[in-house]
Amino acid sequence: MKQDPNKPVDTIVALSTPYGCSGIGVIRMSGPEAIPILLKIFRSMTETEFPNRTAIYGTVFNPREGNVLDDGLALVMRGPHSYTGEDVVELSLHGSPAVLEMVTHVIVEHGARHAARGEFTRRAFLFGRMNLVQAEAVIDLIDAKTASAAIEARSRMDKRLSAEILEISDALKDVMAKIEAYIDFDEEEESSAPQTEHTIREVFRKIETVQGRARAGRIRREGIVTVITGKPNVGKSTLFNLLLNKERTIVTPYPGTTRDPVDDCLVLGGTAFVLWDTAGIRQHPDPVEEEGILRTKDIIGEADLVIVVFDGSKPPDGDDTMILEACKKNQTLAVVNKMDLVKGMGHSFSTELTGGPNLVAVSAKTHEGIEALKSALSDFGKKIVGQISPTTQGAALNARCLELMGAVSMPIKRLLTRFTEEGTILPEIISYELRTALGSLEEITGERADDGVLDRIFERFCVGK
Ligand SMILES: Nc1nc2c(ncn2[C@@H]2O[C@H](COP(=O)(O)OP(=O)(O)OP(=O)(O)O)[C@@H](O)[C@H]2O)c(=O)[nH]1
Ligand SMILES: [Mg+2]
Repeated sequence: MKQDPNKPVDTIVALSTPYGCSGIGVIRMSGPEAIPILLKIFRSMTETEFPNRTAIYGTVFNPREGNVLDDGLALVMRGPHSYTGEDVVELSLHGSPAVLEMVTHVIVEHGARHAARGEFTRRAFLFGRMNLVQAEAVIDLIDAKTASAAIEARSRMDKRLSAEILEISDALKDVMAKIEAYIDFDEEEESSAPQTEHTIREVFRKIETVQGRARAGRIRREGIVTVITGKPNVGKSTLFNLLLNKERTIVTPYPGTTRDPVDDCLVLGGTAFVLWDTAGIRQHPDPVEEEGILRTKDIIGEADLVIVVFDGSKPPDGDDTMILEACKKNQTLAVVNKMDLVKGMGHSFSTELTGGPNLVAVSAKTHEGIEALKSALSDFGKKIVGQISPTTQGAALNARCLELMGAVSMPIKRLLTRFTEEGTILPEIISYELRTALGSLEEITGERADDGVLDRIFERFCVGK
């Protein structure tokens, strides 16, 4: 775990609850001066000292002027067994922005400084209280918009995922130590190279297991990626706005209105969807449209579900067939729109054309069929979440870690291919590839992460966490 030689030595303070009027507001301090400052500004009628992890009632006052600022509870958590690993003090006071500002000001006057975003958690990381996987889980938990996202983030804060990564790292280090010892001493002793293939294959299997849980984790964390596609002008943006119940994207009578893909969060029947409105796809686009179509196809490639929209007032054509072909690897839901313009089912939008029974007829103009569409979407959502098997229920890597895990697996995969094709590999090559893999693994946990990476991660936090 990362132990920064330049560990912070100053004391930080921040309001840990949202700014605004509330029942209670919590001010948090961390650092060597946290307890000395508390002793100067807080007085209890009953206690003369602060037992560890025990809430003490008392008054906060301004020592310079002697006036009482508020009364409330003080909680002392001495390091190293605290959130940050340093001495931490929390003051629970009345949630008045004026009071909390005055008390914070007095604390700063006595030697603390205002904390930056995520600085408490950054300290927890620097003092080895958590690794980077856990620190990122903290911010994801705070940001979670749905219960499943919160549960998923919370599971990453537990040690299990980190333990799995540690297991992979230990196994790699073990093989590397053997190989490097052999390289170093081989000149003196005539021994055969250590057998490493079996362990490397085992490590690769573990990496695949962790990677395999990523899609399930992303769905729980962010929602089901659902892309609305179809020809230009079929009413994709109108449906998108209708489902979201807001005017999120531009609708005009002119084909080719939507160019860049736009996304928003939709919750239906307790399931979260990341809903995308995209540029219409057609066979002979102009150059600007072409760029939008490429982006649409990229998103379709990543989608968990695709809603293919047809214009029910016109007969299906080659563009419709081409779009269905582009989505044939995806789970799809067909929506025949503009039903207000036709009588009956309109043209031949049969299940044969749409390749399955998932077909809903709607009018985005009159809202006819929209409830049926929502209910079909909600059913799809439940089905997709239900497909997340119990083996993929464990904590999953987030996007940053998943990308790095790809970089861990690549050199290992190269080694396995060579083992299969060549039988034996030079120990120097094994050592080089394993070192490369280990480097990426250490970036996941933060053992090897530069300040730029840390800044980017902790900037996502709020002040006070
Ligand atoms: N009559 C009728 N018109 C509709 C319906 N849905 C959308 N429209 C109209 O169709 C036109 C195109 O709608 P959009 O939602 O912009 O279509 P789009 O598929 O997003 O189009 P592009 O972004 O150009 O690909 C607009 O004039 C809408 O008002 C519908 O159910 N019935
Ligand atoms: Mg549009």
